[in-house]
Amino acid sequence: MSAVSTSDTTIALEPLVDLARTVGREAAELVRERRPAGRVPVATTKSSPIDVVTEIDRASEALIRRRILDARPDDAFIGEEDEDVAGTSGVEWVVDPIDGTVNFVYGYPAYAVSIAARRDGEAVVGYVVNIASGEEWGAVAGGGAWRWAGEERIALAPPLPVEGTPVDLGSLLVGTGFNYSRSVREAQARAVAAMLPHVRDIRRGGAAALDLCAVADGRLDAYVEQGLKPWDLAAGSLIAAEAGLVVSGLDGPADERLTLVVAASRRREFLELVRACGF
Ligand code: LIP
Repeated sequence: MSAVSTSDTTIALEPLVDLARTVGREAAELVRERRPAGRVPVATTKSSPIDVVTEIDRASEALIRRRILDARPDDAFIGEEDEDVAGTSGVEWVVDPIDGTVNFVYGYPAYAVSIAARRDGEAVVGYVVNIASGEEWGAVAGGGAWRWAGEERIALAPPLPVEGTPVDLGSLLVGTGFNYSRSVREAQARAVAAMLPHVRDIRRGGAAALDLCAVADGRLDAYVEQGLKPWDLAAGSLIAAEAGLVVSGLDGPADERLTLVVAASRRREFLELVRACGF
């Protein structure tokens, strides 16, 4: 039984995994049931005219918030769409009720519920479900990462080159994404254009949580994005790390400035390329 021990308590992690999955599946089902045919109406925008929110984003977060805090009333809760809730238990839930909201609005089948539990600021449980496909991924700190096949957990085993293998950046399929701010997007476009000739190809899926699970599942070789929020990042970065990838920022932990995910044996060269391209 995986657990985390800190200064005061030991917390069993499996019950947190079970709660995250149960509630995440419920939220995904709510989103599927409520999604109308065609485009989803936008309720409002946030940081820019293309940073959209729907009533279904809000309903998904309300369900997740209610179900988790009913089960664990002393926990803290941070969600993308509503106010933070302080807690006393030391466990903090970080939730994106629909990651890939623009994809959701358009019906592009790459949007996810992302639920993480953090302890002392570090993710200890992560759960991501692709709402459109039903694919699910999970991870426990120190306990590995997996995809679910029904009730079975299939350990994630991305093809990680052994240390010392010559690094060929031209073989890398790299995921990335773009910010909602025009000025940031202009800089990101220049950086991606500079990177493209040096790698196999670029993929822009539109949902960070699914991009992080894609690297963990071997569907991408690396991922780099600027501007991710904690709820975009928390669950998927634990899944990627527990699958054996290195998750970092430019000069420290992954953060809003930059998230970079790659195999350890490629990190030095890939980081050099990221810097040279101006990410
Ligand atoms: C999205 C991220 C994606 C990023 C988008 C957006 P949202 O989150 O998951 O990686 O490129 O610009 O930030 O807004 O759909 O929850």
